[in-house]
Parts: sequence; C-alpha cells; structure tokens
Amino acid sequence: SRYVMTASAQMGPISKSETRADAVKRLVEMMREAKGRGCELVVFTELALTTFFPRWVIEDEAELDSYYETEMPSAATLPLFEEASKLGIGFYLGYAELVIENGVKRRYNTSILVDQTGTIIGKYRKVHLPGHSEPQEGRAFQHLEKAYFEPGDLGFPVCRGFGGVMGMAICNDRRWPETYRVMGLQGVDMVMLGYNTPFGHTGKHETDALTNFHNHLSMQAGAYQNATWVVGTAKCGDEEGSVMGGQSVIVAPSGEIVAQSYTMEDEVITAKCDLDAGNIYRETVFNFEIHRRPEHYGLIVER
Ligand code: CDT
Repeated sequence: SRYVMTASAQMGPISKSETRADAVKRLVEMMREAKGRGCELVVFTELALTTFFPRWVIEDEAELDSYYETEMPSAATLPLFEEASKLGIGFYLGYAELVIENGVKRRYNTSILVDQTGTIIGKYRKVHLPGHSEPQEGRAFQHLEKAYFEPGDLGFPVCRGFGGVMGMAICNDRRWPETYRVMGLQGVDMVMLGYNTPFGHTGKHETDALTNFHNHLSMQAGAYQNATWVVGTAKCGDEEGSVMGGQSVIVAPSGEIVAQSYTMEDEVITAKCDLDAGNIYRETVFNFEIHRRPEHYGLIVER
C-alpha cells in the first residue's frame, strides 16, 4: 500500500475587500489543521487568493491585473510556502497567473503542486474555460473566464510526488472525460482540483437543483473510469451575492465518496488515500492495454 493522508481544504466566500494576506492567513490556518490531523498533502481551491472576479465586467486593465499573480511565491504567498516546509506538508493551490511572454501579456487560470519541502513540483493551466468572452445581457452575474484567461498551454501533465503519480485539473475541467483519461493514460494515482461553481451558471433554472449532483457525478465517474483518486475542493457560499456550491469531496478509485464537507465555509476534510487502491481496476475492467480500442476513438480528436 502507498498511503497519502490527504486533506481537501474547502473555502467559504472571499469578499472583494479581503486582501491576499487575509486569504493566505485562512489557507495557513487550514494547512495547520490538516497537518494536525496527520496529513501530508492539502488541496486548496481554484483562484484561492481572491474573490471569483470573472463574475464582473472589469474594463479597467489595472483593476483586472490586480487579481493576478505575477510571481509565485510572491511576498504575499510566501507564508504559505514557508509554513508548508516548516510543517512538512505539500499543497495544491489555484490562482490567476499573469505572465509576459515575448512582450505579450498572457493570463491563465493556474494551479501548482508544492511538495513537503515547499518546492513547486507541478504546474497546470486550465484547459476547459467555461462561460463567455463578452458580457451577457440579463444575467445577475457574468462568467467571463473566456475574456480574462486564455486556454492553458501545458496539456494535462502529471508529476511524481507523494509516492505516486499526481495530476491536476481546475473546476470546469472536471466535467470532461478527456481530462481524466489523458492523465489516466499517464498512470495518474490522484487528480486534484479546485472549483468555483455558481448556482445558476447555465442560465437555465431547471438545472440549478442538479448542480451538486453533477459536481459529484463527474468526479466519481472520472475517478472510477481511470482508477484514480479525485480530490475536489470548493470555494462556496454566498460570495458578493453569488452563491456557489460546496460539497467538496475525496473520491476513491472505486468511485465512492470517502469524505465530504457539510458546511459552506472554510472546512477541512481528510482521508487516508491508498494510491494502490486503483490497482484492482487497472488490472481488471480498466486494464487500458488490454481493453481500450483507440482505433475507434479517432473522432474525439478529429472534431
Ligand atoms: N469556475 C468554473 O469553471 N465554473 C464552472 C461553472 C461555470 S460555467 C458558466 C464549473 O464548471 O463549475
């Protein structure tokens, strides 16, 4: 067995007026709680350092820039890295990334994986950006991720860490089977992901009641079909009037939920994850070598 004591550190709302320092303080507190419960890895959420700003039309570039990180760690996020190496606990962190490449300003919705020494060992940029690139009329809240980010350019890489093969995704990625399968093909043991999922995000009220169901459905299916752990961490609750779903979970390779949050606030849930728990599926029903039929999957990449 390869056990990793793992925490999912759900976050309640971050108000617009909260500083990076305020958010980092909350993250450090949850990191300490996770360590106190014996964890060596804590999974934080998507865009964990600020409010979920894609809900607003932001025309002023300087204001928009203020939501992004230009370095990691920065002065504001360094306490998280220092605490991690002091405690000997790793973490997944989602944040908005701004980089200048060849003189061009680029914006990504990014996550990193940091090991127990405080070293960044993995980086991912969100591929499946939901929402719109232009404001939509008649919506109480926008979802302008397509305006404020470009699709990630790193694919779905995995890295070695915590005794296994670790992968990352971000929010809307969890709804797409390709996300998990590309990492499954690289032998992933654990997929970590953070999410901000506003109720009413489809704009169709008949789907609102299914928001939590679809959240779990996609992660449980991704876990089972790829024999991997999935750790899903929400930012939730009423954030500046936009209510987002919680129900953060740790899902076993069987597809079963083994830990789930029950509040809409900062809350740490934990599970003792055996990275070998997927072997039973990898060796039987989801033995990719024997049972996959890629010669019939061409349309998936052609269209
Ligand atoms: N952050 C994020 O990706 N949220 C989406 C919902 C919004 S779609 C307009 C999600 O898939 O949860």
